[in-house]
Amino acid sequence: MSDTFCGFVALIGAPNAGKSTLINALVGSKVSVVSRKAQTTRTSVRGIVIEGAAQIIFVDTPGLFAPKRRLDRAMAASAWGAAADADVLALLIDARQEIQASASSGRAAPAHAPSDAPPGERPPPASLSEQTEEILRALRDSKTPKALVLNKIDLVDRPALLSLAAKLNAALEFKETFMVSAATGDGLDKLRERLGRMMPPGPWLYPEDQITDAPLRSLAAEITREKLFERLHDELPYQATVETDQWKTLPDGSVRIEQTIFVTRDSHKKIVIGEGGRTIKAIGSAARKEIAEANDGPVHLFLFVKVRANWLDDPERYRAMGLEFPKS
Ligand SMILES: Nc1nc2c(ncn2[C@@H]2O[C@H](COP(=O)(O)OP(=O)(O)OP(=O)(O)O)[C@@H](O)[C@H]2O)c(=O)[nH]1
Ligand SMILES: [Mg+2]
Repeated sequence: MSDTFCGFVALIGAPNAGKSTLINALVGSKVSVVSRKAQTTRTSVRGIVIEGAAQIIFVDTPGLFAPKRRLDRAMAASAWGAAADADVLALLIDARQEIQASASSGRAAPAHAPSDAPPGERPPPASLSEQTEEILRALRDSKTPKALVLNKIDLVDRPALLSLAAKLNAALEFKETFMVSAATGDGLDKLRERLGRMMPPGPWLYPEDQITDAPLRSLAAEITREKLFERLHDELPYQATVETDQWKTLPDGSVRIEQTIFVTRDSHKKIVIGEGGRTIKAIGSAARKEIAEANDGPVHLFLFVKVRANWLDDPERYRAMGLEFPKS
């Protein structure tokens, strides 16, 4: 009998539910990038946590939504792939958004099951958003144990939260329900502890001090992309990708990093650079600070912007992101 435990917990959910914020909070360090905008995470990122005798490998995934473009399809495939390999599926719900969506959906929930309902039959789940209903439908046939994680509880009141938890549990079987705030840390100790107990026996897959499987150069590219997301208007970030081209340790111990920001249009290049180079300078300076922190030492960051009208159809760009290239 093994005296250690190890397994995978896939964090899945709609865009913007707070999956990346949660994985960072659970790990206690930034392994995945976060933004106010939906569809920030593009590939599955591992964050590794030790909880007693268990090593929990959390997998942050791209938000689940109906894929339209090729990049969307690659992101969705990455999320569902991570879900298929997991020992536990943790479904993350943005509690505030879900409560608001149900309040405005107009489909009033019956307070109790109708009295003529057959005994033991669950009342139909009422007033969940269409997006959540769709994710629940997709999860219905999966045999993997599921945990429900209601996030952003710092933004909602207790009665609405409890009613949401009841509705979701009526719609799908969850082994556990957690109410957390990835932003404040509320509920995270319990979440870690209970998920640790759900891990199967087995040796740890990573050294004790390792917190992610992503090499620093990909994390560095992601950090720069996050700064792009923060500064630029809505459509542009989806049309941009960042790659680390060079990572060179200099004799004084500092690192010289060169990165390319690929955009699809000349007008986008102008926006990224900004008047007199102001925007790219701000992006570079914010990214440099954070990359230096991740690297635990000084870095010199050089950013280049290239127009590649077709990067969204270029297999090489997907490979660089760690995504499979969908054939169509
Ligand atoms: N108030 C509050 N905000 C939160 C919480 N968790 C996440 N957020 C915010 O929600 C937004 C989205 O967070 P992300 O972690 O990027 O969400 P995600 O699910 O990874 O999104 P995608 O990668 O686009 O699928 C950010 O602005 C976060 O700061 C929380 O517990 N409370
Ligand atoms: Mg994310």
